[in-house]
Amino acid sequence: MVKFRVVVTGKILPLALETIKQHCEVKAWDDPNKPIPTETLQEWLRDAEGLYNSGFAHINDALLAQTPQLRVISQPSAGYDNVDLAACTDHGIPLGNTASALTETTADLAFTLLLTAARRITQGWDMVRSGRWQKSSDIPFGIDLYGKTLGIVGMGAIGSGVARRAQACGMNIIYHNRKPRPVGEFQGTQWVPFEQLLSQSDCIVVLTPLTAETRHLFNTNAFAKMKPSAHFINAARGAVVDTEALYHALVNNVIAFAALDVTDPEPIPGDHPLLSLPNILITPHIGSATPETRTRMAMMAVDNLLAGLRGERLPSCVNNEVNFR
Ligand code: 8YV
Repeated sequence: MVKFRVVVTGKILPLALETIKQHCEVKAWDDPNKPIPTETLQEWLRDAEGLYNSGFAHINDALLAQTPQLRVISQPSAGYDNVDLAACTDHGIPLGNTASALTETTADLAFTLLLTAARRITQGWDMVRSGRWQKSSDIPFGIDLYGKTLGIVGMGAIGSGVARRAQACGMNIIYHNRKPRPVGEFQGTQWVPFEQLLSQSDCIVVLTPLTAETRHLFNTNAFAKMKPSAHFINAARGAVVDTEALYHALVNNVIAFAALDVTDPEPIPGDHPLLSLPNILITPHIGSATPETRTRMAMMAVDNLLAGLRGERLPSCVNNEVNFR
């Protein structure tokens, strides 16, 4: 049986690799400390039919122009800002992602950041661990979520998961998407213009994909419109936020607190000025980081890859309009 030729660009679940190998010849980049060099990727893709992009290599038009055999790109992630989607579509290549595999897990993480920020859990723990907890007047005071307004920027599946969790805590929910969603789609929530969301929200959770329009959506202007008591959570992509503007907003008490699962740059260097601030907490991009979810994502990406190789519709495709090569 002739096997498909597949390139794997980064760390891959052993079961996913074994499954791919049953149907394909695989060239896999397995240096965990270094991304696959562009020249290697170019060379390997020249005769490949499938790309399992677990290393999140940048894919652009120039690269795709040199991959005449490529039939499918599959990525074990919800986001695909590293891939030029229009170029994929132009070249007739379907792009698979795994959004539905991580919805609840990432909503849990985003909501955890909100609660952790609101109740100053990390400051409290630092105080206890360092022996600075001497008397009850020293303890850090946070805010109630009950009765507060949560603004969600990017109301998709994860956003609505966060909204459900916040409703259980008695929060009022407003949200902003570029296009208002049908009335009643997310019960008890209300679409508002972006500026209104900024000025009305006590807490903001960002879940929007990174695109040309959302890059630095949260800049000096946006922070200036927020309440000085605002708590700002980013579980989307680091570059949706202008990091320098966020730093100044936190230093100058333009907003009260930030909790980030994603940063720009990422990983954030240990000597970055943001890390010296008392009113921030940062986790290392762990939105989908549970074994159950990562396994679901890896195997869903295998299903997408194999479907594309066979010329079938991908179970989860972000450019369904593509005409297969
Ligand atoms: C990470 C995510 O990309 O799916 C996404 O878009 O941001 C995360 O799940 C993924 O975890 C990397 O393996």
